[in-house]
Amino acid sequence: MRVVTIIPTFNEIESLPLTLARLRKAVPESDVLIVDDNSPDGTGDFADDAAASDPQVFVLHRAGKAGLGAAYIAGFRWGLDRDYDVLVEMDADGSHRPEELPSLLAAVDSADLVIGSRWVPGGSVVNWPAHRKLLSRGGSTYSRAMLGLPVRDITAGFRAFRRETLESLDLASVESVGYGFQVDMTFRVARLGKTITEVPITFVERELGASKMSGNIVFEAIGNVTKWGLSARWAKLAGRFRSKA
Ligand SMILES: Nc1nc2c(ncn2[C@@H]2O[C@H](COP(=O)(O)OP(=O)(O)OP(=O)(O)O)[C@@H](O)[C@H]2O)c(=O)[nH]1
Ligand SMILES: [Mg+2]
Repeated sequence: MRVVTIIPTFNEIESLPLTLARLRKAVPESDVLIVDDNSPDGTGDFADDAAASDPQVFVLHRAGKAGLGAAYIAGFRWGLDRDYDVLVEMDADGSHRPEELPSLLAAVDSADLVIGSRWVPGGSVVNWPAHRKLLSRGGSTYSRAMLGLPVRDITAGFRAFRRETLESLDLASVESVGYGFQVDMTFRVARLGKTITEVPITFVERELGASKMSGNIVFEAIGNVTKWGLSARWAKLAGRFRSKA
């Protein structure tokens, strides 16, 4: 099984070196692709140095900050072109512990998509204030109800996809960024009738560098979930009318 772990970065010079070292130690068999959006803080240069000294590290430079979703889509294309069997999503900021990646990889043997989940038994969050927990759980509950998905942690960003799962999606049509991207991908995979498995993880709030989350990203996610949920219901209803007529 050939695995590539994709790490999108924007201004992660403080976090990326440690995350990369931990990942290479915890899962040495996984190649790593860093997708950097021309970070002004020199993250891309660090990534180039790492790639020059480690044949399993690769870098994709993009022109400018275009959102996490676009970075992942570019990373998926890169990995699919190079025949990887499993493509992993992981943040640079230390929130996703590389030491837990083996449990995601073990589960991807019998699933099309594995989600490292904070909100299944055994999962947890370290160093989050109550309002962040509420937002994350509330967002997942709303999305689950609206989209009819049996997933507890819909916005989670520590994931392993089998290549066939990504190949069966129309990646070009995925537009959402931020949390909306993760919800969008989950909804698309579920609609294809694929198997989604959640494994518990301990999510650690970033200790270094600045968050890129913004109010816009949250509103985009809520707006999209509402739109997708309503249009799926509408399509179902219209189908019922048609079959009666
Ligand atoms: N290439 C690229 N990476 C990004 C972009 N925005 C965020 N990232 C990366 O995506 C990962 C997650 O971003 P974070 O800022 O940690 O966002 P978050 O995890 O949703 O928010 P926090 O919980 O506050 O950390 C990090 O590795 C970021 O560097 C972007 O526009 N381009
Ligand atoms: Mg983060």
